Amino acid sequence: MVRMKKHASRLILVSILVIMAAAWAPTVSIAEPVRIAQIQAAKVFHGVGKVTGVDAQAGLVTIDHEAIAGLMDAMEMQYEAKPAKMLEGLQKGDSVSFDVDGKTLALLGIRKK
Ligand SMILES: [Cu+2]
Repeated sequence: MVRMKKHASRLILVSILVIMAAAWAPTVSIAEPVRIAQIQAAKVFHGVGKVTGVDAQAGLVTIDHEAIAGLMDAMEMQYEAKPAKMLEGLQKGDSVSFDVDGKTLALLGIRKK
Protein backbone atom coordinates (compact mmCIF):
# COMPACT_ATOMS: atom_id res chain seq x y z
CA MET A 1 0.00 0.00 0.00
CA VAL A 2 2.68 2.48 0.99
CA ARG A 3 4.72 1.63 -2.10
CA MET A 4 1.68 2.10 -4.32
CA LYS A 5 0.97 5.50 -2.78
CA LYS A 6 4.54 6.58 -3.27
CA HIS A 7 4.45 5.40 -6.84
CA ALA A 8 1.19 7.23 -7.50
CA SER A 9 2.45 10.51 -6.08
CA ARG A 10 5.62 10.21 -8.12
CA LEU A 11 3.50 9.64 -11.22
CA ILE A 12 1.51 12.78 -10.46
CA LEU A 13 4.70 14.76 -9.93
CA VAL A 14 6.11 13.53 -13.23
CA SER A 15 2.83 14.37 -14.98
CA ILE A 16 2.91 17.90 -13.58
CA LEU A 17 6.50 18.32 -14.72
CA VAL A 18 5.65 17.06 -18.21
CA ILE A 19 2.71 19.48 -18.46
CA MET A 20 4.86 22.36 -17.21
CA ALA A 21 7.60 21.48 -19.70
CA ALA A 22 5.09 21.29 -22.54
CA ALA A 23 3.67 24.68 -21.64
CA TRP A 24 7.09 26.21 -21.26
CA ALA A 25 9.01 24.61 -24.12
CA PRO A 26 7.29 26.25 -27.14
CA THR A 27 7.99 29.76 -25.85
CA VAL A 28 11.69 28.94 -25.82
CA SER A 29 12.14 26.61 -28.78
CA ILE A 30 9.83 28.44 -31.21
CA ALA A 31 9.74 32.08 -30.16
CA GLU A 32 13.50 32.47 -29.83
CA PRO A 33 14.48 31.50 -33.42
CA VAL A 34 11.65 33.70 -34.78
CA ARG A 35 12.94 36.69 -32.85
CA ILE A 36 16.48 36.14 -34.15
CA ALA A 37 15.18 35.67 -37.70
CA GLN A 38 13.33 39.00 -37.49
CA ILE A 39 16.44 40.85 -36.37
CA GLN A 40 18.49 39.36 -39.21
CA ALA A 41 15.87 39.72 -41.95
CA ALA A 42 14.22 43.06 -41.17
CA LYS A 43 16.95 45.57 -40.56
CA VAL A 44 14.74 48.59 -41.15
CA PHE A 45 11.86 49.23 -38.76
CA HIS A 46 9.00 51.66 -39.25
CA GLY A 47 7.57 53.98 -36.65
CA VAL A 48 5.03 56.75 -36.26
CA GLY A 49 5.05 59.64 -33.84
CA LYS A 50 5.25 63.35 -33.25
CA VAL A 51 8.36 65.52 -33.51
CA THR A 52 9.11 67.15 -30.16
CA GLY A 53 12.44 68.70 -31.12
CA VAL A 54 14.64 69.24 -34.18
CA ASP A 55 18.25 70.30 -34.64
CA ALA A 56 18.62 69.97 -38.42
CA GLN A 57 22.23 71.20 -38.40
CA ALA A 58 23.29 68.59 -35.85
CA GLY A 59 21.14 65.99 -37.58
CA LEU A 60 19.18 65.27 -34.43
CA VAL A 61 15.45 64.88 -34.04
CA THR A 62 13.44 63.95 -30.97
CA ILE A 63 10.31 61.94 -31.62
CA ASP A 64 7.57 60.94 -29.20
CA HIS A 65 6.80 57.67 -30.96
CA GLU A 66 4.39 54.77 -30.70
CA ALA A 67 5.70 51.24 -30.12
CA ILE A 68 7.85 49.96 -32.98
CA ALA A 69 6.95 46.28 -33.34
CA GLY A 70 9.97 44.08 -32.74
CA LEU A 71 12.27 46.95 -31.84
CA MET A 72 11.14 49.09 -28.91
CA ASP A 73 8.24 50.27 -26.81
CA ALA A 74 6.52 53.64 -27.14
CA MET A 75 8.77 56.42 -25.86
CA GLU A 76 10.18 59.85 -26.54
CA MET A 77 13.74 59.65 -27.78
CA GLN A 78 16.34 61.31 -29.92
CA TYR A 79 17.44 59.90 -33.26
CA GLU A 80 20.46 60.76 -35.35
CA ALA A 81 19.37 61.30 -38.94
CA LYS A 82 21.59 59.86 -41.65
CA PRO A 83 21.89 61.95 -43.70
CA ALA A 84 21.07 65.03 -41.57
CA LYS A 85 19.62 66.75 -44.65
CA MET A 86 16.34 64.82 -44.31
CA LEU A 87 15.46 66.96 -41.28
CA GLU A 88 15.26 70.19 -43.32
CA GLY A 89 11.75 71.63 -43.18
CA LEU A 90 10.76 69.45 -40.26
CA GLN A 91 9.20 71.24 -37.29
CA LYS A 92 8.30 70.56 -33.71
CA GLY A 93 4.70 69.27 -33.62
CA ASP A 94 4.85 67.53 -37.00
CA SER A 95 3.23 64.10 -37.12
CA VAL A 96 5.65 61.78 -38.89
CA SER A 97 6.31 58.26 -40.04
CA PHE A 98 9.95 57.20 -40.05
CA ASP A 99 12.41 54.41 -40.76
CA VAL A 100 14.99 53.20 -38.25
CA ASP A 101 18.01 50.97 -38.68
CA GLY A 102 17.37 48.08 -36.27
CA LYS A 103 21.04 47.75 -35.38
CA THR A 104 22.37 51.31 -35.10
CA LEU A 105 18.99 52.99 -34.44
CA ALA A 106 19.97 55.66 -37.00
CA LEU A 107 17.08 57.46 -38.63
CA LEU A 108 17.11 56.47 -42.30
CA GLY A 109 14.02 58.32 -43.45
CA ILE A 110 11.26 60.57 -42.13
CA ARG A 111 8.03 61.84 -43.70
CA LYS A 112 5.35 64.25 -42.53
CA LYS A 113 1.97 62.57 -42.24
CU1 LIG B 1 12.42 54.74 -29.16
